[in-house]
Amino acid sequence: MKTFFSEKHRLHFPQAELSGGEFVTPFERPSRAEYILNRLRERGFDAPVAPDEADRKPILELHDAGYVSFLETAWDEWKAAGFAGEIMPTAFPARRMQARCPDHIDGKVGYYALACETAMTAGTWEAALSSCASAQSAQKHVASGARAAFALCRPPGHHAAIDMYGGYCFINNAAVAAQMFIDGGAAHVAVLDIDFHHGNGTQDIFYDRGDVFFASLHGQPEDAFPYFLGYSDETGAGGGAGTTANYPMPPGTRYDVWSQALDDAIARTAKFGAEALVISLGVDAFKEDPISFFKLTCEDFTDCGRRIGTLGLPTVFCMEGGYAIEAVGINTVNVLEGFLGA
Ligand code: SP5
Ligand code: ZN
Repeated sequence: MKTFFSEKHRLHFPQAELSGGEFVTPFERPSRAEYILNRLRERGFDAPVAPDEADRKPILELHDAGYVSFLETAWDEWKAAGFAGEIMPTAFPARRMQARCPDHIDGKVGYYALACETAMTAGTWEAALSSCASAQSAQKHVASGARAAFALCRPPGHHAAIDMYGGYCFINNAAVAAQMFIDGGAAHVAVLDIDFHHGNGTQDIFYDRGDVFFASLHGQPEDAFPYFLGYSDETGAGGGAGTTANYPMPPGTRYDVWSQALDDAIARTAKFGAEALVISLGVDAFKEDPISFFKLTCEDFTDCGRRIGTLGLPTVFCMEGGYAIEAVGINTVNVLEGFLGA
């Protein structure tokens, strides 16, 4: 399986994440990619390939144009406003307030953010675009006949909604890959999100569309970020009624329960008639993840990959979360190896 990866991910490395009222070194940090690359090499995978330049067209098919231009110019506007630090929101269009985008960058940031933990810096936009480029090149590789490809995306993407960033995500890489399959002629595509966190962005993007099935296995919103989406009664709307499936699970969930949800999502993907599959590949369901509460083991990730492989679909894996740094490489590659062994 080929890996697509851009060194430009390094351009996104904020100094600070707001966590528990403190500024900490961000959990989502450049070294995550190093551990994955090292493990791929150790296990005999081909060296990663740099992606082609990002194509903005499918990005703009899914994300709001104002949002994309906000991401692109936010840093310059922030500097021009005289702010010395990294970009962080401080005010939001909360209940019964106006959802109109202000002119001042401080207001714009609150308008387009869904959370405060994710800082932006000078290189964030370029890194986010290069991350999406990896997803795009992986999709093109699979669309031209490869069984599967791995996009080592950093920053991740599944929290990025039509017009919101947060949860370490800016452009929804997995959604863009899915859209490219549709644009290439597929009638039905599935996105299966196994990251510990609900894929609120992907759900938002495809909620009213019947051509993309979205399934997410995640920590229940009562207890886990992003808190405000991901309940089991969110099943799609309009033309997308019935094409969203949420599997929220409680603290302490182990693989026996988690894998039942996975099997159900896999069965529904097959029943949907998906012609291509995009996996939002987060490995933060791992038992030692510092910000999550599921209890998957390293071996469970291999078995998870094996089950995904039984679908026999052309598959693009897009890297999402996973913060138990040393284990991120092992668990990610375990999924890929399990898939290939199936
Ligand atoms: C892509 C992805 O995995 N994004 C996750 C974003 C999570 N951001 C907020 C995390 C808050 C966790 N607080 C719990 C700390 C327990 N020590
Ligand atoms: Zn996550």
